[in-house]
Amino acid sequence: MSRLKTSVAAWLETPEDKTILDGMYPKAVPEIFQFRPRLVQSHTKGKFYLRVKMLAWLFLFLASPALASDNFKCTHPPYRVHKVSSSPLILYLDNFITPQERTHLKEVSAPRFRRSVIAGQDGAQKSSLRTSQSTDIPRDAVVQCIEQRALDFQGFDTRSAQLEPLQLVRYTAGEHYDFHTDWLSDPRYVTSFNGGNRLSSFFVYVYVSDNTTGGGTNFPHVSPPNPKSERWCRFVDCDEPYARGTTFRPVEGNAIFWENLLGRRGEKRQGDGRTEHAGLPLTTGHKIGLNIWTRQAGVSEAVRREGGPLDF
Ligand SMILES: O=C(O)CCC(=O)C(=O)O
Repeated sequence: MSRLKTSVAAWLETPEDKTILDGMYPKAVPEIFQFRPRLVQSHTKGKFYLRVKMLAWLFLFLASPALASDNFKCTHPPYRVHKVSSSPLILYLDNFITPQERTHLKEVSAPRFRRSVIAGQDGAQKSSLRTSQSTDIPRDAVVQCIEQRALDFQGFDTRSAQLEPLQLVRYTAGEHYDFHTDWLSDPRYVTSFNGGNRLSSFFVYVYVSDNTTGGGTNFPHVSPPNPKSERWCRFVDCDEPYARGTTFRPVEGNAIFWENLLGRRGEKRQGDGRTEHAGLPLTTGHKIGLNIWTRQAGVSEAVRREGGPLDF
């Protein structure tokens, strides 16, 4: 987008406009003047061209996701909550993020994805257990709106500092994330610098292409809603054998929320093994999910800024 802006600016900008544009556009603009073609220079005084320029700037403003997010008004959708399990607590959130938020997340993340990693012996490492791509995302107005929704959902005493940088994860056919828990068993990752362990998880389905098959999220230790009713079958895979636990279908805009730790606040808390889950392999199509992880305590500013140590 910024390359497009640069080249369009080269065509449109004239010395007369410089005064106006100086207030609207970053420093790179003056250098571009030197490359403006003669053909355009000879028409610079015409009102017609001025109008074309104004329209083009308007177009660029509306088309840029980053700028659009400056104009974004945070409104929370009327999502519905369905209980899947009380112990461990697992809730299904229907319509948790809006189409506008989904489009924005998809656009801003597109150039940023890199191979996903897991928490290994020597820090974050690539693994055949997790073959997707992941990225963090800038905390713009849209992201802060989703963060606020996730915090409000968890009550009024969860602080924004407890959130890890949000993580998007993208799968194409054949990719998966093998069985794992989101809480961390290695004490090296459960430091006060990192805000302790992961208290809760949201996995939000941001994008699911029409031709997607497979790619559900399976919790092998969680009994499927019983009896499986038509209404549940929209969200869980009712063809899955009972013994395989519960598999959520990837449905755009919807989310799964669960608590990761046993025990109560203030107690020494252990990870709950029943929250083990997997991102099943996609057979066809594309899926993008969003991880929202809340830690037991505030995550250090350095981690929140750079994401790095927590990108698994
Ligand atoms: O892809 C999924 O369905 C689950 C992903 C997941 O468990 C994770 O990213 O931690």
